[in-house]
Amino acid sequence: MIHAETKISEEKLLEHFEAKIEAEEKIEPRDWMPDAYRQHLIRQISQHAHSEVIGMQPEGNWITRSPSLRSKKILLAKIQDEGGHGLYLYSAAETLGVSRDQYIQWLHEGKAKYSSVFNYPTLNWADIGAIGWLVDGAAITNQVSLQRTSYGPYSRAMVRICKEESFHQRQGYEIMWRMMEGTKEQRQMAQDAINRWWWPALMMFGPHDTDSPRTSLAMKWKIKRESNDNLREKFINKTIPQAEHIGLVVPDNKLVRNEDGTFKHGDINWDEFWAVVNGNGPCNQQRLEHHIRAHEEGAWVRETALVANLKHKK
Ligand code: FAQ
Repeated sequence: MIHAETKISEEKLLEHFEAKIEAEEKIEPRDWMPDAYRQHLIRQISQHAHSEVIGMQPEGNWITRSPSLRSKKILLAKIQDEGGHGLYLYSAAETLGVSRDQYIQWLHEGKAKYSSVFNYPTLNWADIGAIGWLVDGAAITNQVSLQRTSYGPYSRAMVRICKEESFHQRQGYEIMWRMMEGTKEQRQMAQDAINRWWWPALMMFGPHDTDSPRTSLAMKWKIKRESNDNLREKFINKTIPQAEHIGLVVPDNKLVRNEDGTFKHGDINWDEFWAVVNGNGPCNQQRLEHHIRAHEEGAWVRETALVANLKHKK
């Protein structure tokens, strides 16, 4: 009898939850939510946070070698922003009942993912342009849609993050067009960077919709507002004209130009994608080891801050 009553009340809760989603109202931390909704968010938001933080490493590689004081200042500010995005997102993820320490432990144990794109090396200065233009460009395409995600804290974090990401995209594009106006060697460096970053940027959107196990429930509950393929299409349609405008060639010999001005990309190398996602990309080991080392070396800072905070409260 009690069991039957509990079941009915769960059904009612689910009905109420789905009605809120249907009405475009946000779900807040203290609201009832189905466990699958909570678990999807725990996974997606923490992976998103880890991506922001691990994403600081490829760019950090170039701070000391920036070609001018201006470019160094911009790069420093940009990387600092990414760290801040990680913090907003860890805070949003903590509202789901899991601590930041736990999220970081899952990352260090290899149980949590971060975006595949950050497992590629930054070999020349143009790579910094390519990251801002293509990687931030892809990230923002997704994040603009996530501003409308149904979970309140995630949605609000996205609004703040998007404001900063659009600046990042422009600073990356500025590096590329300046290099394209430079010497023959600089133009070659820019083309080499797009050759290496184009496909990893397309892979950021995840597998095709037909091979994406998480999409259907996430779309039903409006966690994701657009599918992986739709977002990827939006990205190529806005980015290819930008490449052509400064004389860069997209490294896709099967690219189709549709009559309406949109594009259809060629085949993505999914074997490469899954190899990188599963830990076997060019820099996976280096990225994780660096994060673990920095976390261990920074333990005293966290402990000191905690003690200072406790003293302040007394
Ligand atoms: N890399 O069924 P789906 C940035 C995994 S922020 C690694 O399609 P879902 C800022 C996926 O987790 C960039 N793994 O999954 C910046 C799942 O595995 P699981 C990060 C990937 O969640 C710029 C499995 O494949 N942005 O760049 C990837 O519905 C410059 C099946 O996939 C976000 O995280 C991948 N690319 O869709 C910072 C946005 N793709 O967990 C510094 C939020 C898929 O079941 C410098 N996240 N997988 O074991 C999302 O929108 C979604 O989670 C997707 C994946 C679209 C990434």
